[in-house]
Amino acid sequence: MTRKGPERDIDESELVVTHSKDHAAGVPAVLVSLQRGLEQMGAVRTARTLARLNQRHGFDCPGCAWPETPGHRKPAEFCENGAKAVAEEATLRRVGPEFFAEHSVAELAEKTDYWLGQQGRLAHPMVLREGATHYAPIEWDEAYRLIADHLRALPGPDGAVFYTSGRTSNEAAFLYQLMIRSFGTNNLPDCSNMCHESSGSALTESIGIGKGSVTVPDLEYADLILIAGQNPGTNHPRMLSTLEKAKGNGAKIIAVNPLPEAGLRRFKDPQKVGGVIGRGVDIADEFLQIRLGGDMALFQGLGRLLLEADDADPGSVVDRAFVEQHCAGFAEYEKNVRAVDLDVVLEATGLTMTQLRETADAMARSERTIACWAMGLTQQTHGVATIQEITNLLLMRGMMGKPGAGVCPVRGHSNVQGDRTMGIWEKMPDSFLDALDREFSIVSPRKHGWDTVAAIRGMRDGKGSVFMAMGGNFIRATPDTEATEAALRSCALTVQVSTKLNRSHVATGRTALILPTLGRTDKDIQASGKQMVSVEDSMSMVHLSRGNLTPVSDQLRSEVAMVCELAEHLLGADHSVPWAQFKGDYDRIRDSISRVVPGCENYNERVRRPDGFQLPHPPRDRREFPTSTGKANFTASPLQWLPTPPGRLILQTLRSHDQYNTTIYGLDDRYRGVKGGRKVIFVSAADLAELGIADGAAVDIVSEWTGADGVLQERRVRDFRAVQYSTPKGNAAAYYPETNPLIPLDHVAAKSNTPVSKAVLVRLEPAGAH
Ligand SMILES: Nc1nc2c(c(=O)[nH]1)N[C@H]1C(S)=C(S)[C@@H](COP(=O)(O)OP(=O)(O)OC[C@H]3O[C@@H](n4cnc5c(=O)[nH]c(N)nc54)[C@H](O)[C@@H]3O)O[C@H]1N2
Ligand SMILES: Nc1nc2c(c(=O)[nH]1)N[C@H]1C(S)=C(S)[C@@H](COP(=O)(O)OP(=O)(O)OC[C@H]3O[C@@H](n4cnc5c(=O)[nH]c(N)nc54)[C@H](O)[C@@H]3O)O[C@H]1N2
Ligand SMILES: [Mo]
Repeated sequence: MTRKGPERDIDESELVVTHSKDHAAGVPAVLVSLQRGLEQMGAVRTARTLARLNQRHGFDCPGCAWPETPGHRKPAEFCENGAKAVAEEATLRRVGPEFFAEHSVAELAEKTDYWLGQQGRLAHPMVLREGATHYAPIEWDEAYRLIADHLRALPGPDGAVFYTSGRTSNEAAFLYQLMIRSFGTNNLPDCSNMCHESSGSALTESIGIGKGSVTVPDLEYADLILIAGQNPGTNHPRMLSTLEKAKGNGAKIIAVNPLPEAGLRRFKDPQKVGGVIGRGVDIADEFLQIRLGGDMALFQGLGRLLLEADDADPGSVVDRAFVEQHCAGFAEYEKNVRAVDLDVVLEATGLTMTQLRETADAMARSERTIACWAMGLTQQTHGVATIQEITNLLLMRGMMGKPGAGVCPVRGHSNVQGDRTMGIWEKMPDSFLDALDREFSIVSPRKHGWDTVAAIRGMRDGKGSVFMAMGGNFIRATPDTEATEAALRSCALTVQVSTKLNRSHVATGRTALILPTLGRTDKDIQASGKQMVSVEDSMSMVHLSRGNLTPVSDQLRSEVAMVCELAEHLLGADHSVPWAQFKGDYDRIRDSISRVVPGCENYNERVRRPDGFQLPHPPRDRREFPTSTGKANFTASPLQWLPTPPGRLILQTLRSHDQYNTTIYGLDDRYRGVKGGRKVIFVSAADLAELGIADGAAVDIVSEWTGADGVLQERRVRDFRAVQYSTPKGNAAAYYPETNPLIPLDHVAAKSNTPVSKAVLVRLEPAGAH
């Protein structure tokens, strides 16, 4: 049975589908960013805010993790979607006690995600007491006592779950994990578990560090850039300027994607006169319209073709010196990919032999290759192996640890990489925990904790009953919405530290707290004066961020202050960590970070340099590979891909141009031609014809999953509109989070345990028939 979901009440009567755009940015992008700012915060605050976005003395964009251009910064170092992210946070609309007195939780639970987010900034701590119908205001101290009492009442520290979303600053993240480990658990799931965990798992095994090995100047210097499973025009728009520059320097760009995304086709830089009036720059020279989950086959097929090219002219393709000196496992790799059946590769990818050969030729000729990827590769059952295959190709060609070459997993949340560096991980290495223990005279637990999927299972099974989230929207971001909601509702207490209202505030434990926090754009004043925080971008650059806006309410606390105050209530005023000092002066936190976190020595001084500093990366810096073998490891994995069973489709769930994860900015996916609604499913013309579904027809989407017990499970979302779209036959696409109820909790990637959001087996049924 499928419960009546919140998506039922979106008014989609205005939904219009037109043709999709063949270019990104341009004049509409400038207009939309200004318009959203003016609506949310008025002219003066818009001008003040956008002028400081991503500037050296300003704040880091709360949008994506793409780096700022080092050295000279443009007067407007942001994009349309960054401006939307800022407008969303800097809004003057407020959600205070009056709002919660007026709306019951049951009533709020019926609202859409879009409506909830549009109500404004949370302005007062609120409590939902057991059995109550409405949230009521609560004083901060009482809220802390309530949390501490619940935590102390648990049978053990592992009964608590502490989630983190990737906006949290380094300082807050460092203290949060310190409080949690002082309390005694490693149950630290984070959004990264659902995001780039597959990249981390793959790269750690292959090259010894889970982070990307290139910088912006490398991209500008590369002669070949592969962009697989990523939609930069929407999700990392500032990357397009870098790609444009790379092209200007002669780089060839190959996009690998099931969808012809606008940003991959053409880009009109809104900050250049040419971009405003001209036809823009073609970004991708080649577009490989691959079938969902076909990338592993593509990379193995390319491996075989590259080896064969080397056979024809030994030493011309394989960088023997690099492989011999720096790598392990090449012989097994070679054996594995030489045996790959190219007919299977063509079937798995949906590509032609010519496309395959041309791509192999481009890779064989290139002297400086970079591979970029995002969720299209990570959120697949075989995501880890797929990323290792692309790494294999780079290693074979010696494309690591030299200018203009390397791996580039493009991160999502603006500080998701920094949070990991600071210890937000359920399985931090012992070396980090040892340093933490030495610095603070604590004994942190060594047993690994729960990741996101394990945490949901733990709560579902009654083993976890206090849930706290440092940001994010756990209920909507996670798969299997119904199962996750039930898991959270079974908790004794759920606590959300948030800036904006979302669904995680209305599907709660028996008691629930909302703790409103300062955001990136807000001024943060503590005992020693105005504070700054630091963040790390997708390319390991660490730098400061300073908010300058007056907070919408004097009840907001910074995440740092909140953690310190909660820690004092939980761990006692005589605890060995100087919580009060940390709260009063964030420089003191950075002093401790210097001593605990590898690569952060002298943090206070280096983070104050004009562009901050770059964290060490042994493969990039010295061609050193801190892996199990001490070398870069080639991998040899059996080929996996996704055939579509008859009458079914493989569904990917992705972002529209008008949302930030679960935050819906608006209902216009301008680039894909969808306006006024979100409940659409993109299907190829061939599939629509074969399934007998008319373009525009209303359908239910039903996912099919056979559990470990062999029983077929079905999950359903209702009343979507089928939209004919350019996607490979057998594949479909629809927006997240409306389709999260379809994703089974157990449908996870091997090794990384990441929910498989990009490959869900579904069938379509006429709406209303069931
Ligand atoms: N404006 C805005 N910016 C954002 C976000 C946002 O929601 N809004 N979210 C942030 C976050 S947390 C993240 S992680 C990033 C996400 O950035 P992306 O990874 O770009 O996000 P998705 O929308 O999930 O898009 C996935 C892309 O991969 C393609 N794809 C799907 N499956 C496959 C496959 O099997 N193979 C290949 N080759 N391609 C595939 C899809 O067609 C799509 O183009 O963006 C960050 N930036
Ligand atoms: N089906 C499907 N599911 C997915 C994905 C997908 O592609 N498909 N993508 C996955 C990915 S890549 C990710 S990263 C996750 C995202 O998962 P999350 O990070 O949990 O989700 P967000 O929507 O980014 O969180 C938004 C909320 O964060 C709060 N917030 C914003 N700024 C701040 C701040 O500065 N401090 C605090 N404390 N709170 C703040 C606001 O209250 C806002 O409502 O979703 C995952 N889920
Ligand atoms: Mo993400």
